[in-house]
Amino acid sequence: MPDGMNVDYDGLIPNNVGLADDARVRKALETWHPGYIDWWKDMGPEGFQESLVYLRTAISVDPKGWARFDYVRMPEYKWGVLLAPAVEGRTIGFGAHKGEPVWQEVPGEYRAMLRRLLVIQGDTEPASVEQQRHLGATAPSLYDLRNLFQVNVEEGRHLWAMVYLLQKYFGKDGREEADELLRRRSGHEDTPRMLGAFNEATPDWLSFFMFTYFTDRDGKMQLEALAQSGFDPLSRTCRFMLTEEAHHMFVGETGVSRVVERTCAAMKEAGITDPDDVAAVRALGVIDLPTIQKKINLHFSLTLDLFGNEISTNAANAFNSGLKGRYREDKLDDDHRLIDATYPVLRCVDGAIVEQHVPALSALNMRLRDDYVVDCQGGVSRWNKVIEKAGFATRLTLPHVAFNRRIGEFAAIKADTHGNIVAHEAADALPSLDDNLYITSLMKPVSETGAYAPWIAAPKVGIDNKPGNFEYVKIHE
Ligand code: BYC
Repeated sequence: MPDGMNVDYDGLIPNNVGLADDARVRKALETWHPGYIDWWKDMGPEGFQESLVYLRTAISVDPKGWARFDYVRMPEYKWGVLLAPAVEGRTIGFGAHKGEPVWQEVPGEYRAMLRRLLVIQGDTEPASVEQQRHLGATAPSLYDLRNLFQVNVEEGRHLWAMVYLLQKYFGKDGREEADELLRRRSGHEDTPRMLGAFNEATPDWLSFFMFTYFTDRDGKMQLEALAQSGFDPLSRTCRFMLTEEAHHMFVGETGVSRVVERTCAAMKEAGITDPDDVAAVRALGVIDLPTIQKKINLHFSLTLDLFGNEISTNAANAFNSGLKGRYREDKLDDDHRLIDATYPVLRCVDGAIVEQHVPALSALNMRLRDDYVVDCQGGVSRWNKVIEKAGFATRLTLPHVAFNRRIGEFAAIKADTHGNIVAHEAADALPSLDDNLYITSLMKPVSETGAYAPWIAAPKVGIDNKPGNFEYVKIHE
């Protein structure tokens, strides 16, 4: 049995789950591997498969030092199966089984529910790689290009993480689900990915930064909830995935921040005092703040849909059975069973948005979404600091949760960004064709070391503390 800290790096699949001694699962994963590589070559980053990319690879699960940086060709990246170390004596922290020892095998009565959770989680990972596969052609710098590829290979590893659980614990149907994960395609008419936002296009770099800020943050929230799971292998998997996920949100937050910084600097240099003078700002070749706001409106609202229905028996069952907890369940101070508790939920009643107290068990999607909204606000406030420092009065905001929704209470109504119910959605709250064409017109690749496209500021520090002129991607080697 591995001690959970040392990674076996010698075989085809680096792992700390004892694959060397588990012939059945090793064979299943090795059988799946060629299909994965084919998928990566077909649907992964287009045009850069032979380039040398300065990537971090997980080589340990020790929080004090788990990664190594080096030049790697992406198809040769060591996608491994890594679980955070087991916590001795861990017990189930919530639901009907609270206090019982965590499960090392799948409890029969919850098999279907657990499989569904793993498949949904697994499906999002390759979906995001597919959505981002054309972005390399328009990267604003080698630094950004490298960050895109880092995010992509780690989403690939997160797919491996779910496939391992499916193949190890679900036998034949787990292997079939693992194959299906390679068969669905983001945005495909007949075989789309499972959740809405993962079938949307990510056509430009501002969309990419928004996606990694907002949608990867749904990933963080869902992984935090699954990290609480009474099914210990899932908990351990998610705990390690979260260490990688942090960088993805960093890419998003700093990416948007650098766009805002460059726009403000350009407006100042040109003496523009009205950030809403879109034509004047665009004449400078930077992205105006109103368009950035519209992109926020779009990506935030699309991501809210990923939390499912506000009132959900699926969510109640997943909690009751000990499979999926609340955000940081182990830090919450209540009975962790929620039998008699209530929770305030915004609902649509007789054409109005009202708050209702409902049984807390049924409102767990809503609660996770509320935690998500709080988490999102942090970065938006930091973007506003950049605007404030530059001396402009504009502030970026999160739209109301009822705005532009397709799932849940607000799917049936139209609301403006302030949460007022309206007859028609305002045409100017989401990016227009014109806005998108303008952004697309800026997307010209920059591949000289240390250089940045004129619409985005340079980062404050390099990856792995590398200097400003570091060659993060050797494109033609
Ligand atoms: N689109 O009872 P409800 C990430 C379906 S992101 C389409 O509310 P539940 C990442 C739902 O499936 C995190 N369908 O559902 C980020 C259900 O259908 P069935 C991914 C939807 O289960 C960036 C029905 O409607 N992980 O990691 O409470 C890059 C009733 O709904 C949608 C997870 O999501 C939708 N948006 O909540 C890379 C964690 N919403 O089964 C990666 C696992 C709902 O009745 N998933 N439906 O036919 C879950 O915990 C839950 O399934 C959901 C939905 C939160 C997604």
